[in-house]
Amino acid sequence: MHRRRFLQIGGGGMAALALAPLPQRAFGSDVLNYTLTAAPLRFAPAAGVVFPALAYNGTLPGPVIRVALGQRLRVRYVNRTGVSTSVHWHGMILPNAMDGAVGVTQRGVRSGGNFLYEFTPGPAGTRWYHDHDLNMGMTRGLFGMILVEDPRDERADAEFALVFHDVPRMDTIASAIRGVSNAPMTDPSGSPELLEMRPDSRMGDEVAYAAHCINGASYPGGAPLAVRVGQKVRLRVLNANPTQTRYVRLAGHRLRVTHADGNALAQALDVDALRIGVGERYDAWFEVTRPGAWLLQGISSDPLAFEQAVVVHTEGMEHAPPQGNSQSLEGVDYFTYQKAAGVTSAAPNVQAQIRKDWILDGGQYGSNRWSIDGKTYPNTEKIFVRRGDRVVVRFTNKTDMEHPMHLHGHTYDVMEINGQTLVRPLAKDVSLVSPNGGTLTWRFDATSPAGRWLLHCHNDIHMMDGMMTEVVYR
Ligand SMILES: [Cu+2]
Repeated sequence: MHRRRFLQIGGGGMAALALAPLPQRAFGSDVLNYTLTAAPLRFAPAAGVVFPALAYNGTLPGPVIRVALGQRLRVRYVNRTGVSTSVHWHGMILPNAMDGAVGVTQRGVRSGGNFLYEFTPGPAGTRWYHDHDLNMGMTRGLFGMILVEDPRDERADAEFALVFHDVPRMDTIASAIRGVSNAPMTDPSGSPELLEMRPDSRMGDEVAYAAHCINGASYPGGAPLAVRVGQKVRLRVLNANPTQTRYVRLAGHRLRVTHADGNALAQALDVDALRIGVGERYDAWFEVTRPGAWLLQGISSDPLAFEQAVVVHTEGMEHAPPQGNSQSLEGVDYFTYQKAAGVTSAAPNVQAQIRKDWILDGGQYGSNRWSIDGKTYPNTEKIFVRRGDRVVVRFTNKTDMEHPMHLHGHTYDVMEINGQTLVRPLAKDVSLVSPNGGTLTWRFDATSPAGRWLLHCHNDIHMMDGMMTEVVYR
């Protein structure tokens, strides 16, 4: 098959990516050299959908980069996209100059130019990389998973990387930025996103999607996940959608969630479905106890939602019709921070050198403003820290949309949500603040390399419309 034809059918052809164990020598070698080249790609994951994408190394999503904890990574980034771009290493604690935030830690890499990223990736876990300029590079396809593998981790019998993403209708992005989009909400029935909507809410900030993919393919196009009876299987799941929370379910199975944003949970949690905000990652395990074929699916009320699926089957069940899921969340036990962490009515311990109580606001119909404490970036209040300071940030969300708030260069603990204190705070780097008065409290220590670290909503529309600030080391 000619490459061009292949790209048209499979998008990037990455399919369901089985991860073989890293060879022992990978843990010993010092430097992993890598070249990432970003360039245009004609992305056609489903019938009738042709999207002018940007992609790393000709695949969408980009290649899964795997490094052993302690190994050094040296990435030569080459930009041939036609626009200014950068690479942000999401979830990494790394030298500030390597963070890839254009306008903050580096200039945009002009088209035709290149940039050398070099650092020792960490902490261990499921992390990702993506464009961080304001040219829609990530929205158009510049993202991929990076796994920092800890040799002390529990070994799975089979392991798969799963990147959920959706092909946007770019005209709805332009209108959402202005707050006048007509795109409907497509969250599943029974989801908090729909239940929280007030009857008087006027839309304007939703983005519509033309195709729904797992690893760059729409059902039935993707390669299945082949498993065997008796195996313990680890899924590493990323939601790379620029605006929407994803619910993910494997028919006929419960999922054991062990890691949130790559960081181990204090206690694993068994659920029917994952709930993954924009930019979040979860590691989920299941055991294959019987022969069969099942769909692993994104759950949504979008008429095209059935496309976001891939088959999981045992040997000999390749041609069996796979068991599916309802596209509703009614009665479904899905992951929440509260279930994972346990809750108490006792007040959280918020002793800290620095405390911020911030209102998230904006998003009125026809408005292009999403604000933190009444201001939009770059006029938002910054957090100035000294090394070793403990920082507590409490968000109160006055808007009718949730906000996946992300901090660069740090892992924070989620301590409180909607007035409930978390018994086992969750170590994360992006977390959803609920709408209509929802609250969320973070705690982190200023122990990262000095510099300027962005703090922002990971909904692309909200970020571009100003919901962003910085943590600045004095
Ligand atoms: Cu937001």
